[in-house]
Amino acid sequence: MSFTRLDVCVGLLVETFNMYAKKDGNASTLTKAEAKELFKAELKGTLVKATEEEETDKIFNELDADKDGVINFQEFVTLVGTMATLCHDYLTELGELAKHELPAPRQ
Ligand SMILES: [Ca+2]
Repeated sequence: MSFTRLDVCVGLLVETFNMYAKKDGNASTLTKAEAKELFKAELKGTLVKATEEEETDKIFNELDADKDGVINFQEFVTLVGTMATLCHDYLTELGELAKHELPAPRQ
């Protein structure tokens, strides 16, 4: 069986969420402490202020759409979708997407 680039991306997304979510024994949601750990470790190169306490609180509260005090996978994916959109917009603006041809997926 071979995996496409998108398969690998989705797998990493699920794996990353689970790696932090399972720390309290419940792998289906991120507590605020788990989310902050994820933000600090995984978003340090993306969200410049992700390591600042006030900023992580703000990100957590914005992601917690149903206001139940935890972040479920769907809420987490909202963040990743926003990051992907910003990245796409940035590269489009630079004209970078038209310059580069992506390699074919490995078989
Ligand atoms: Ca929630």
